[in-house]
Amino acid sequence: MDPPSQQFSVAFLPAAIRPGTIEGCDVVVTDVLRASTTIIAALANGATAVVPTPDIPAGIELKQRLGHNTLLGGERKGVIIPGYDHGNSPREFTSEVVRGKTLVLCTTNGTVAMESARGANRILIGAFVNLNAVAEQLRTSDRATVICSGTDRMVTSEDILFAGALAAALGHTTGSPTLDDAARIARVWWETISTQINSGTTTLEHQFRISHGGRNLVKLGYDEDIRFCATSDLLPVVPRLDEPTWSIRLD
Ligand code: 3SL
Repeated sequence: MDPPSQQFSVAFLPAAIRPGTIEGCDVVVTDVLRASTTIIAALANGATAVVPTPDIPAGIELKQRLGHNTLLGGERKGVIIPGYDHGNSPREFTSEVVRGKTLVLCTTNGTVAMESARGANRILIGAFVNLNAVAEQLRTSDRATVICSGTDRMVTSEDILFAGALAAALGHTTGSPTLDDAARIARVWWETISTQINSGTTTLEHQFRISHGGRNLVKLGYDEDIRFCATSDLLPVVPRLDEPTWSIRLD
């Protein structure tokens, strides 16, 4: 007998998560541009942990409490927060900068989306840079949900593309009854764009540049960050957010 198929759902925004629906679910929080990519990069480069917070003063307090081996990174409107050590660029957190350190990270959307995952069975951090590593982790899940962070409470397409690409990597087809409606939309969107990528008429990077989240980064001149975030499977590690300690680590 075939094993029961996985239920795969997508929340286009954190606000789409209904209370009580996340328990027992493996959740992947994504903010492709750029918070989740930055967290993956920092941990892949040897950070001990990343502590996410959406609150600017809380970030400063956390840094003071955690001690000298702590870095403070974050952004508002994509720009470094005054008084912070670092911004939110995944390229900032090289091994020279983060190895053996804890990164407190305060961002506008991604760290808020993590709050909406409270109560889940596992909370993983995903982006294109670790796409297939995340898919591997989810293979045995009965129920998986992708929470897209969006940008300023609006849907942004790079997160939806990631959700669709993850559904594809897990082998879910668009006609599968185990995808909810949002997951089916994400899957079809990914199929459309990946067909264009394969025929050379677009690139993932271009799709990011024209998205709601990407346009602001283009204006700020973060072209290299967008390129980095669009590099699939560059960093095959899967960060996991531990709810009791509210810290993200590699298992
Ligand atoms: O809001 C966030 O979490 C950030 O990733 C947005 S930005 O890429 O720094 O603009």
